[in-house]
Amino acid sequence: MPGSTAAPPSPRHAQPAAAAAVPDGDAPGGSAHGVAEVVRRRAAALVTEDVDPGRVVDRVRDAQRDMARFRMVYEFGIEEMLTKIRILRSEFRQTHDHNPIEHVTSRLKSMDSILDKTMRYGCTSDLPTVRERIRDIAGIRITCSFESDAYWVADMLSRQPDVEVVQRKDYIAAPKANGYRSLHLIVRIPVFLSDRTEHVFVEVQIRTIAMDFWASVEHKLSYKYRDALPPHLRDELLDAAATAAELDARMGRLRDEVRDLGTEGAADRDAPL
Ligand code: 0O2
Repeated sequence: MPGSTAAPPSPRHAQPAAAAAVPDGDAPGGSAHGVAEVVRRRAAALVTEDVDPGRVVDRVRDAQRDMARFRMVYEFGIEEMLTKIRILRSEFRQTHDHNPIEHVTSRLKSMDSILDKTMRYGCTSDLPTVRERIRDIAGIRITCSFESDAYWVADMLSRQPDVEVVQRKDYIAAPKANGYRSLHLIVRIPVFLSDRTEHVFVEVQIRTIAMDFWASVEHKLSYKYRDALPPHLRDELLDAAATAAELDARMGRLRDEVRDLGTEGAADRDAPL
């Protein structure tokens, strides 16, 4: 994460990048397993296939190298999107009297999460399939002060000629049943390598501070209770989501008031709002 735009990552965006191989060609099914386990199973399969033991190590190394390359392209995709966001932020800071972006975090999805998702989608975990089907391997989260800023940031990013928006989910206009609100974009951007151009999907989640706070608490509770969130907590979360939405609406109205004062010349132009 770049210096000034970085903030302490929230739990969902703080997963460490896994460092080893996706089992290219492994069939889906079974329970979630760690990278070490995948590599171990792969190596064991190679041995029982009567492969020259001297070549097993080479083949595991090859798989690890392929995986490192696979992840590298997503890292570059994240870097490119972060640069775009940084430029928007700096430009806005210099030309306007408030900053629409509070903070930005990013993460590469862990191997376990990728494999979980391939199982959920019922697809194989070979690299081309994973590349096409799992579109949130690279993730960026942008936190804004106001709802209108979230839409503004989404529009600014979507308008860039090398950013192709392949999916937009507006959970602000239409919150999820549990109260979750956020604006999600899946974008496809080119990554220019020395010998080729690759296109990668990046998931961009844009939300307000209130939405982020709620999502972080909800995530911790869901993690703790898995799928069995007690009804009183589910109701409490729904109520808190309504309170967060009301807070966003009120803050938006206050911001409009301050803006109106500004246009009448009564506000300090250097004020943060
Ligand atoms: P992580 O750890 O952030 O990667 P789909 O397959 O498209 O139907 P998917 O992929 O879940 O469903 O897409 P969606 O609904 O756009 O959600 C993508 C991400 O949004 C999730 O990623 C979460 O980060 C966040 N999110 C969605 N719903 C909720 C929610 O109810 N609560 C919270 N706290 N976050 C949510 P991952 O892969 O689940 O996790």
